[in-house]
Amino acid sequence: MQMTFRWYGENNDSVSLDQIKQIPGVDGLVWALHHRAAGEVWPEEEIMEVKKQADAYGFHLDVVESINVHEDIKLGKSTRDEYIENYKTSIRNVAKAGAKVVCFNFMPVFDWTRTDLYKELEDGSTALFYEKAKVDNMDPNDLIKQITNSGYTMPGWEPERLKTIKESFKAYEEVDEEQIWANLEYFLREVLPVAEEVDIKLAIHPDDPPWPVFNLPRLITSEQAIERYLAISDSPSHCLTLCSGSLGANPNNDIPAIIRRFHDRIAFAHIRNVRIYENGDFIETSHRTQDGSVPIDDIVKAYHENGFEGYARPDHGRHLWNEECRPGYGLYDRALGIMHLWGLWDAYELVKKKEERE
Ligand SMILES: [Mn+2]
Repeated sequence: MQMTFRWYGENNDSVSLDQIKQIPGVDGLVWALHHRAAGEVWPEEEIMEVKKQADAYGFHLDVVESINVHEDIKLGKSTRDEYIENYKTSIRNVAKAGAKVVCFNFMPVFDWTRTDLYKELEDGSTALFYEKAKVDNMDPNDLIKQITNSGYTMPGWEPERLKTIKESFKAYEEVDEEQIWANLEYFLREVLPVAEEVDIKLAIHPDDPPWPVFNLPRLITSEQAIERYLAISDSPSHCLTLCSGSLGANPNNDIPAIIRRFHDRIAFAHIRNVRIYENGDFIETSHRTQDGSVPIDDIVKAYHENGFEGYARPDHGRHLWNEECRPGYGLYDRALGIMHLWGLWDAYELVKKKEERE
């Protein structure tokens, strides 16, 4: 397991590279050109600028999250080919900076969805929260207002994407789930050969939450969906970002079982916990198994017993000790999360070594 930390870039993150450097066992930054809109080419010189900053601290840039997919590709519009060509160019360009994994998602219109970015937990910390009844009865525009008022440009909620929200919703009225699957396949048939050529793994992130939101279909929501996804191609570049928190919001998803089944296709592990309530609400908690509904201990065990050599990140964290930070992306709880994940990993490693000696 190679531990990474998501960093939003200079002047775009409350966490500095100095601080990340002091978290034990972190070798690389999960990065992106966040100012580049979906569909745009990522210019080489801007990528090399990030590389220079990372190099100064000895961090690798193996993992890109995300190169976003333009809505026209998801919708299968006639304009998609131009955006797909741009995507290929961006893949080639990030490879030049040493990238090995490109994370992406194929969620219609919205990226991740939450109703409250600062919901208080019983210990006084705050975390991202999803209230099911609220989303079921909410005007998407109200949600947009709430999320964009956080003071940061949230990935997946970029202003340029949200400007066209009404048209996007309208466009999806004519596209059903099967068509989106077909559009996803079309995209993959185009980009996978390029990814293979430059030795990059394209790792899809599951939908968050893993069910339809505002009547928009969601594809990557379960073990069966992952099975279907992986069957599209046997290219070594056809991989997964396995997000335990996203899939784990549905209690029917057995994450350790999914890891044990598909571990050789997991390029990037997002490891975090959520606590699920009986009414379908969920909140992001500490990484410790006992604090939520997702068995983080068994998840790390599943990776460890399969000799997982891919990348991992603690994904999100709570907001602790009055930290001012991007929602879900503070320093403290993600650092605690990393230490918990390493703690589990090292303990499993110790047991394994002892067993081998006996
Ligand atoms: Mn994730």
